[in-house]
Amino acid sequence: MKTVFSEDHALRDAKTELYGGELVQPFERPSRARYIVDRLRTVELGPILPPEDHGMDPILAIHDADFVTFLQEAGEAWAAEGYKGEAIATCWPARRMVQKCPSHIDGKLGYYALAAETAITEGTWKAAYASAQVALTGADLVRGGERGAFALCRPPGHHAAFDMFGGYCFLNNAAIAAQSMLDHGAKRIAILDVDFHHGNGTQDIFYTRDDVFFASLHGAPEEAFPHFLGYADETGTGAGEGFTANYPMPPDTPFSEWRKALASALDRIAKYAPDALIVSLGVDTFETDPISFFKLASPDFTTYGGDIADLGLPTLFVMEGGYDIDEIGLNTVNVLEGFVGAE
Ligand code: SP5
Ligand code: ZN
Repeated sequence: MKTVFSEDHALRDAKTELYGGELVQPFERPSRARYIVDRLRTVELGPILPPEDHGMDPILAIHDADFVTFLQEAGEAWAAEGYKGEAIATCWPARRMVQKCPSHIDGKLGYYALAAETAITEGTWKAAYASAQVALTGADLVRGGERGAFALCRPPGHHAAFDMFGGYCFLNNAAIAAQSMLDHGAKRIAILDVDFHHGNGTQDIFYTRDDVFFASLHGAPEEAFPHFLGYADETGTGAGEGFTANYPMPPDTPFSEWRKALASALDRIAKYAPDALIVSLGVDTFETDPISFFKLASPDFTTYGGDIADLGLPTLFVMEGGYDIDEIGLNTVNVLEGFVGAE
């Protein structure tokens, strides 16, 4: 299987994340991608290719133009304000307040942020742009006839909505890849989100549409980030009614239970009969992930990679989360090897 990867990911190297009331080193850090690359090389999964530049159009096909401009300019505006730390949101247009974008950087950050843990830094835009290009190049490979491809995206994307960043995400790489496939002739695309966290951004982007089916397996919103989306009764609206499927699960969910939810999601996807499948691949479902609460063991990742392969669809894996960094290479590449081995 071919991997697409950009060294520009390393430009996303925030020093701080707001966690437990402290500013800590971010869980989402450059070494994550390095460990995955190391493992890809160790098992010789296949060539690792740089992305091709698809420009801004496919990004603007998914995201609000003013939001994208904000991402490009926020680091600079923050520095110009004279602040010493990294740019984090501290106030929001909460219930019964005006949903209008302010001009001051403090107001803009709150307007476009869905969470405060994610700081915007100087290199963030370039890394997010490169990450989207990695996903687009992966989409090209699958369109070109590859049975499977791996877009090693960093920063991740599934929390990023039409006009919101947060949860370590800035641009929704999986959504951008899906739209690119549709714009090149696909009629229907399915997105399967197996990251521990609900893919709120992806759901939001496609919630009213019937040309993208979205299924997410995740920690129940009562207990897990992003807390305000991902309930089982969210199934789509308007033309999109019935094209979103959510599988929230409680703390300590073992692989046996998780795999039943996966089987249900895969069954729904098979019935939808998409032209291709995009997997939002987060391995924060791992039993020792530091911020998550499912109980998958390393061999389980291989097993479910095989389950996904059994669908028989052209499949693009897009990297999302996973924070047990010592094991991130093993767990991620296990999914890909399970997929390849089941063919
Ligand atoms: C892409 C991705 O996986 N993003 C995850 C963002 C999670 N950010 C908020 C984390 C809050 C964690 N609270 C954990 C409680 C553990 N005791
Ligand atoms: Zn996650």
